[in-house]
Amino acid sequence: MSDKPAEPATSPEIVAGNGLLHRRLFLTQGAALVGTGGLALLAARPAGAETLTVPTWTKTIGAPMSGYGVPSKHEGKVQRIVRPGAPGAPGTGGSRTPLELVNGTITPAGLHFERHHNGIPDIDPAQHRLVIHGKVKRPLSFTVESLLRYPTVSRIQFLECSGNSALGWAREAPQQSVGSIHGLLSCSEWTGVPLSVLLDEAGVEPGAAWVLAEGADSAAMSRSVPLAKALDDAMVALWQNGERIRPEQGYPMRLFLPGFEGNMSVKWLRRLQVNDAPTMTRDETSKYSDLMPDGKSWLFTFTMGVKSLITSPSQGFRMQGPGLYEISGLAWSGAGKIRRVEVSADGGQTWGEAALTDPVLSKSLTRFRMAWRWNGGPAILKSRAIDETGALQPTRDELITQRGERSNYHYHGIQPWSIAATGEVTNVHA
Ligand SMILES: Nc1nc2c(c(=O)[nH]1)N[C@H]1C(S)=C(S)[C@@H](COP(=O)(O)O)O[C@H]1N2
Ligand SMILES: [Mo]
Repeated sequence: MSDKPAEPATSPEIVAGNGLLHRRLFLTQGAALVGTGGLALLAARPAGAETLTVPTWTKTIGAPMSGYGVPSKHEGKVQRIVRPGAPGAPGTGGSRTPLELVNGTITPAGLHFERHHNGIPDIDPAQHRLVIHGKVKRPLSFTVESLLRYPTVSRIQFLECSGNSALGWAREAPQQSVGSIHGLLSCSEWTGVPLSVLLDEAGVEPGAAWVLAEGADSAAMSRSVPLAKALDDAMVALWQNGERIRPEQGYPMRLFLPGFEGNMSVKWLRRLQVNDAPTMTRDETSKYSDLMPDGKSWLFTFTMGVKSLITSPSQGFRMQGPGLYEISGLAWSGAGKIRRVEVSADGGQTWGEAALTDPVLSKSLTRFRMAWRWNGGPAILKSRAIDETGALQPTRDELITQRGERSNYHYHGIQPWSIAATGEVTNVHA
């Protein structure tokens, strides 16, 4: 007879180095955790009947209803991370989603990241027009009211600025929160009119291959969109998470191009000009192009690369002693669905497969979860995603070998977090 205590039948097995456990823990809604004594999650303490007293809020009448709800007053620290751009131009710059303070995959509209080139215009929806012109048989002008009568589609999809994670290119790993480094990334349910429906009505002339999209903001931001994308899954979005799109996101309407760099999803959309060729606007030539080591630039790198991040634990967190932890994060790809996410706790020597939380949608954020028994020693956590095309998220070194170090955009390397024996979590290039 062995003198080892019998492992409970539900005990999860180790799948990779330094304490990574089988994803089954999350596939069975955590049921496997119950009754495995030593594995109990961190927080709970044994409860006696005296533990549950009747608090004052149970003994007084609650607050009445309200016309538009807001989060609990106890959650006031959950705010966008605001980064103004140029001095004297407060409308330029951006704000980021605090990715470490949210969960699931849908970003509350009030926390959706913002990137404005010259502030948010104060648009009167009754006066706003969208015009489709150029190489079309019937130039058309739409009011908001008229667009609201068209057939709509709804899709849950991410939006990511191509300047997101640009600090990944920096030689020193920045000691900033995950939202502060990677928070030019959000995900909403977008509802609107398929652009193909509107272009079809206008009647695209033979030979046309591009569409210029222009915004009604004082930056008049404009980008050229391949006609193929415009006819594929592009949408004129009017709604966001069930309500009319917010001013920050393009009220009363924006172009939404699933999986493409955020800059092309032109907000406050006022004009679509069908053309033979790209217009070579400022934002697609001097900006949003990738400078290669040989001094040439890549233009038109539209599709956002396959990417993932561990959001918990992440920089700034402090581990509460050895034991079982949930590692949780986000994965996404501009090319389609996430097929698989792998997590490492030993700096990338060994990898275990994470559980993906349903639904796994195309060009959307996918939440992954992994169980980890931290032994209290130093560890380096990493995640890497593989999308349905088979593309694998590169390491930082692989990305730099491919692209050099002169780029500002399209960083999608693996993000390592270092766990010290003290429990401190920091950012490292590893
Ligand atoms: N008209 C207009 N469209 C715009 C911008 C802008 O400044 N003006 N910013 C672009 C950039 S760079 C990005 S990343 C996304 C940001 O969208 P969001 O602010 O809704 O997150 O909108 C794009 N569309
Ligand atoms: Mo952007």
